[in-house]
Amino acid sequence: MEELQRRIEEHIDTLSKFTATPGNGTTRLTYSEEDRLARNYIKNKMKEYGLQVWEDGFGNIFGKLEGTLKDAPSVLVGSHFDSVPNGGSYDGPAGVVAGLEVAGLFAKNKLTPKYPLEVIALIEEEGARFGGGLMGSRGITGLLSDEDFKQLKDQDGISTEEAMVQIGLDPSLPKKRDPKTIKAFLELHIEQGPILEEKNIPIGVVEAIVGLTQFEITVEGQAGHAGTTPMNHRSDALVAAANMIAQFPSLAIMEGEGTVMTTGRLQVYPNGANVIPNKVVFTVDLRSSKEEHIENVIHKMNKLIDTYSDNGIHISAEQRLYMKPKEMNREIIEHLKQSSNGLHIPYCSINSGAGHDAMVFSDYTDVGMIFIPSKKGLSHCPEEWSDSRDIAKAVEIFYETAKKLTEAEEK
Ligand code: HGY
Ligand code: MN
Ligand code: MN
Repeated sequence: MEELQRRIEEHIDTLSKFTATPGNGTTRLTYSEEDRLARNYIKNKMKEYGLQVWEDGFGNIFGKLEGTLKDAPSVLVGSHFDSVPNGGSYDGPAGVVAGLEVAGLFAKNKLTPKYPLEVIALIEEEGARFGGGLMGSRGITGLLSDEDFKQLKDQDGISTEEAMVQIGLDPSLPKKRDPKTIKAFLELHIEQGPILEEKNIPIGVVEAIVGLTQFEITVEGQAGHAGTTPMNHRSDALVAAANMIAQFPSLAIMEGEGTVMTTGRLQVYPNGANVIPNKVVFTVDLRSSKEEHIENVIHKMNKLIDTYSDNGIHISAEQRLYMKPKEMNREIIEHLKQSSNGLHIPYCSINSGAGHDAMVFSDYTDVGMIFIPSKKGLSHCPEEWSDSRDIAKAVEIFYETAKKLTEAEEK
């Protein structure tokens, strides 16, 4: 276990160095120089573990251990390797590292699987550069079409394809993947909440993932001089936006059942201290365990928006992402629980308030997910930390489960 833990810490420490904000968390945006460095590290490790390595037309990375069955579907193990701005070192990479080390154990024990094992490192799960999120998995499953993918631009107007080419990726490579080529998808992720730490349990077997939707809302008014424009002559986009945003939390609270609503990003134009803002663009992230709650709050949000669309204020809302709540595969849940029991590793069942690539794959193949504790429940911040011993426990659980799912025999 110690050697496995050491390798895990080496992977996490190395990947955490590929950040645009050293000393202030991990900022690794998709197709950035930091992405390029991280992907080279991941690909080199995959090769070191004897995997066949390739990238698809989105830049998702795959490392395959061929099986004895010809043209058989693969068991995928992995997660994403992009980050939020100033995020942590574990959100995403913990799952990629776990996939790597499961493959490492297959190699170490000279296991020959019947069904192939594939380690996967996914791009743009956070949506921090191109918006929406879950982009790598939505691309593989065809939820994000090639046309829509090509339309995406970052805040500097750079398109996905231009950004790919800038780091040497080839957008013309195959994108959508035939579901018949995937037997299962396993993802380790940090909990990003306080439950496992409070319970002092190292493993959470995920039962379900909340539904989520993201909007980008644009409020347009009239720019003007801050000093000479009387208060009753203004169409101030920022005042309208601020009044709306201040009311959103009560929509979620009144809906209840764990419904949450967040505005995480806001841009003001032209952003001058003595200029009345003529445009504000902000995001709304809305989640709940039941779809009806999400729909209810969307309806109330739209009604609220309508009440501010007057006196020269024009508001438009673009829905960037919509994912229904998802259940994990019951059979895989049982496999994960049996593997944990067999290894005498304590576990509990848990639901996810965070979105994950597993929720995209769940309509496409059999999916299983486990969580490990997050220190103080913190995530999406530089303080994010998880114990490499817990990652090692998750690797052992996934190794036992992957052996069953790939029908691998020890030589
Ligand atoms: O936002 C989420 O739930 C995930 O971290 N992308
Ligand atoms: Mn994540
Ligand atoms: Mn995240």
